[in-house]
Amino acid sequence: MSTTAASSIAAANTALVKDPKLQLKSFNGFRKNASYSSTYSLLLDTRIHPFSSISSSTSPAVIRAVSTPAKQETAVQTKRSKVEIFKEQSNFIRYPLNEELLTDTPNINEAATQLIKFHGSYQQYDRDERGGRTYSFMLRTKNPCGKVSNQLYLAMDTLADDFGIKTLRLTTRQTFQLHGVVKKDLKTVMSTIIKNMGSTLGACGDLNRNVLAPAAPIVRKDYLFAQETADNIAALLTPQSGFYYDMWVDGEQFMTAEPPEVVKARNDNSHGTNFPDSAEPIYGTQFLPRKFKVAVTVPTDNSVDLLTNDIGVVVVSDENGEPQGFNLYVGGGMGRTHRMETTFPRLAEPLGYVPKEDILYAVKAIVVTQRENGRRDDRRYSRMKYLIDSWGIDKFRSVVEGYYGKKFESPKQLPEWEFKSYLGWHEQGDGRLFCGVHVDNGRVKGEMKKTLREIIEKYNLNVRITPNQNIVLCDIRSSWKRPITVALAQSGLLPPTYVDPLNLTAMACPAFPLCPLAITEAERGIPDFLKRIRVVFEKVGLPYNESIVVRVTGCPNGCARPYMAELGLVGDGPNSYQIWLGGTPAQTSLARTFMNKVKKDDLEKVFEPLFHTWKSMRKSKESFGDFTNRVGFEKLQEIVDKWEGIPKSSSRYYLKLFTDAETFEAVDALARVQNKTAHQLAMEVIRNFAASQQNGKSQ
Ligand code: SRM
Ligand code: SF4
Repeated sequence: MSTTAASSIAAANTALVKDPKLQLKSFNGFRKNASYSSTYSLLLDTRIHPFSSISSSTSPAVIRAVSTPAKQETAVQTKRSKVEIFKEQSNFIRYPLNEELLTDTPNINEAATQLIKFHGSYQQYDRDERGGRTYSFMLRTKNPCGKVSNQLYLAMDTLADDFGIKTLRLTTRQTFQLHGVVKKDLKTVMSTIIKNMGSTLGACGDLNRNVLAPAAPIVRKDYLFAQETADNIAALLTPQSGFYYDMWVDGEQFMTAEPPEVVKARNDNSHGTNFPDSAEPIYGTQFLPRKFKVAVTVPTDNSVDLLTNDIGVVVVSDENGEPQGFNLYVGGGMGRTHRMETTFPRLAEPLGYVPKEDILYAVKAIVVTQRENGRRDDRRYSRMKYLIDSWGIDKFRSVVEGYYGKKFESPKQLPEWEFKSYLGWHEQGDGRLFCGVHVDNGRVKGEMKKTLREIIEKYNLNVRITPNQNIVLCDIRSSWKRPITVALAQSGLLPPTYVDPLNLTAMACPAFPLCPLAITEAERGIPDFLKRIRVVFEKVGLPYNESIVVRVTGCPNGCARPYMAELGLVGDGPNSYQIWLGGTPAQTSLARTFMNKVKKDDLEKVFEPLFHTWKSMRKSKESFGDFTNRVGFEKLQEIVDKWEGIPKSSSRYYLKLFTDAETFEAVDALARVQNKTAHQLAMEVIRNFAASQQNGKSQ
């Protein structure tokens, strides 16, 4: 398409969407006259479709949120949230964003702020600043399975330095976040991502978000199949109407070829799932009521926090390891609102089993059930978990079966779940190695960022982002293992055995300074919390290799999935946190609120009695999560309330150490790299030394 044609379409399109009457007139006009300019023929192609569900007697204000072809229009108007109106009037997520991006102001208006999310970006401002607001945009990529090519990694790294806050953030859904991009640079940054074969399309907004799958590049049939399925689901649910490419690369298409089975499944309308003439056959004009999340994995591997997703998909293989089909779980979600018991985190529950060739049809049927029935009046209750909760799983299943066109089989029996981190060195299974690197809270910055870039560039590595905010370096030859290990360690990225086990499984969301919803610190607060937990562990006599899953968020939305943690801290007021207990190391049970409004400085008053009681009352190897569930919150609360300090008999023994200044400084510097105190590091060295001597004796 020529630039002139594109701009005249853009102008016509803007006029069209700005004036609702014109929308309708133009639409009816096209139909009646059937003679229109080539510009308008293109318009009809991509832009008239959104209104194809309006009957001529209906005003645009009553475009239905959803409309399968069979459905009758009703005169009854249900209340809809503001965002539904913005979507309806946007001409497929274009207007007024297209105009707002051209103004000189540093920010965009309310409607555009909602729409830009569908393009993968959020408007933010620095909440540390007093006085005026400095606006910037956060960009989030979409990387099914966390896969990031070498080219894209290097492009993102450069963009962070040139246009962002010089950090990259690895997220809990296997994507990058790039913070701090100013409005005038948005197009350059977006188009650079697209031209480097990346995408931010649909990373945010009311549609399918990044599809999770185990990040490990293990060459095994089930893993490969899980990853291929995640890619296909992501492709199936990618928006089709071209708004993204129109906005950022002037309509040029950069989509890679889709597998034919994905195209076939998307276009199939045998069971009334699609808007047949729409530019968005699955989403229609209104997209979904709310964000939608899918994870795919293989039995035992719960690196994806499967049950927190709207749909959890698990590959089921036969005795020869050949994938045959999938178990499906539905209705997970974390977000809630403080003091509103009608909002809650929820685990996904089993829906059924489907043979492998049906997976895309089954996923589409679930998405369409939520599209048609999810609430659009109050966004607090729009997630699919609330639909399933109000209907019950049986009714939900039977509605999905209507769109799927078949009955689900019963789910297959699966083994127990485990949390797999993939940290450290592993065989891929094809002669190459991969190395999982722990990055505290996924924040890639400073020396570590420089080193990661150097390694990835020098060895031409592809990488994967894990759902635990870590990074996996892939396709490594064994001769590169040593130089890579040394280079990583020199920048503070230590092998997992040298990182405090508490840090390895901990996660915190970004919260302050940029998240507009943060009530308390999370990412900036967690290093201190973990140190304090370790100090309490030492005080009550828990060994250094003991750990629990700690997750911290700055508000109840649950971005770091704190409601699955053994110890979840959820910001609930200035410098205060709710304490959640009862999650387990394998991420299979939902935590519950233990205490509210515990002041940041008072956390030890709760930690000390809890950890001391765990240490003294636990069954052999019982995890903290299992322990809190077994003992019960009432009993634990009583212990916390009556706590008078550690009984003398179980106090620790002090070992005073004096060193010369030089040794202290060296230990202190090393400790800081490892995010520990000098005291902690010294104790660790002594403990390891004593243990190695003991082992030596017993051999
Ligand atoms: Fe989240 C909103 C960060 C994973 C539940 N999330 C936000 C926003 C965009 C704030 C906003 O709306 O303006 C945060 C941007 C902060 C910043 O400055 O960067 C934000 N969410 C994140 C990330 C970066 C956290 C992280 O530490 O990595 C994760 C990015 C994921 C991605 O790459 O796609 C992230 N968010 C999650 C998860 C975990 C997951 O998906 O596995 C959840 C809980 C699961 C769920 O969806 O139920 C989650 N985020 C939310 C919610 C609550 C949704 C709800 O159902 O109520 C919001 C607020 C909203 O949507 O209204 C939110
Ligand atoms: Fe922001 Fe709340 Fe998500 Fe943290 S949990 S990133 S504070 S929305």
